[in-house]
Amino acid sequence: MSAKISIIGAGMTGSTTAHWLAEREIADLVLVDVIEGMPQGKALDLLEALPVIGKDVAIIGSNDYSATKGSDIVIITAGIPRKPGMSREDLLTINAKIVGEATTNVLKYSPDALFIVLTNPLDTMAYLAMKTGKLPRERIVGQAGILDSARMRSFVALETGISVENINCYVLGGHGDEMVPLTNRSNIAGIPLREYLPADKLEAIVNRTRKGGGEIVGLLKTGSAYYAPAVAVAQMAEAILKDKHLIVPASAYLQGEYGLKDLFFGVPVQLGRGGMERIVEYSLDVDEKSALEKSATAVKESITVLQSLVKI
Ligand code: TXD
Repeated sequence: MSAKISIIGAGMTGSTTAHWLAEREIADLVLVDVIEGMPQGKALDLLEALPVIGKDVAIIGSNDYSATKGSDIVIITAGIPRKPGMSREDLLTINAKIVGEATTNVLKYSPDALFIVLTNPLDTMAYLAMKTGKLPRERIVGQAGILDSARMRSFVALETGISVENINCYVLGGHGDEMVPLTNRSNIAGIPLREYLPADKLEAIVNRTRKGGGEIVGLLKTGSAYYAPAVAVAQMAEAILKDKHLIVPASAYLQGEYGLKDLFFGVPVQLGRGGMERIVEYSLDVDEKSALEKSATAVKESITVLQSLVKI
């Protein structure tokens, strides 16, 4: 296969991303982790599944970044996940060191790779990777919006009994409890959600969406979500490799869009072979604007904490 994707961190999200990607048969895959034998074992297990589904993909695991040489896309999931009671910001100190090192190591072997960051706190880790790697903003995005929007879509489907395929939801803002589900742009087969659902039901869906990550953490107790985050990043990687010009919500570096600058923030972005090709700007009402500002304040605070820890 001509394309190559490396996944840094072969834990739950990283290995599940490899699974979804292998099924799509769009690139050879490399899993990298610090735990000896673990990425090799998971890669071999996944490779041995491929004859059954008839997919030809090379998959290797390694503890050494040299295996990632010449990657088109690098997906960063290395770090620790949230434990119950832990906020995404609690993760910052530990994960900043891991993501910073991973970025530097990746660039030694793949100086032109596009980056998709997943490690939390997501928007701050994407910021760190961009600054550490001195990357132009086109080359780096964070995954959060597809996941948060998919959660909202699932909850609307559960409430209405209508196919998820008919349900379009858009969640913007930072990947935290202040994220902004856009209820007046979300719709069911073109019918605005606000018209379809009574206000109390819609509010319950918005609240559940905002706390969607925490709900899973509370149930799993030993880690955070991975099936849905992983398929979301697989969709982003596919859009890039196939040059689809697909517009999805994702975390991108803003330079004045939505009145914000110098932060990563969830906005609609267009993905293609050039990476983050375009940021789409919605016209927002007063409530949406103030909700986004609140969310941006939370992300900026996290970046300030980062800047006090790391020189970037
Ligand atoms: O939507 C999103 N953005 C997210 C983000 C959805 C799900 C998970 N999200 C975050 O991704 C989560 O909060 C964590 O910060 C990361 C990874 O979550 P995951 O659930 O995959 O955690 P695991 O299973 O613990 O896997 C992390 C792996 C583990 O195997 C470690 O050994 C490895 O990361 N790790 C490293 N790999 C390479 N290099 C270094 N330095 C390293 N340190 C740890």
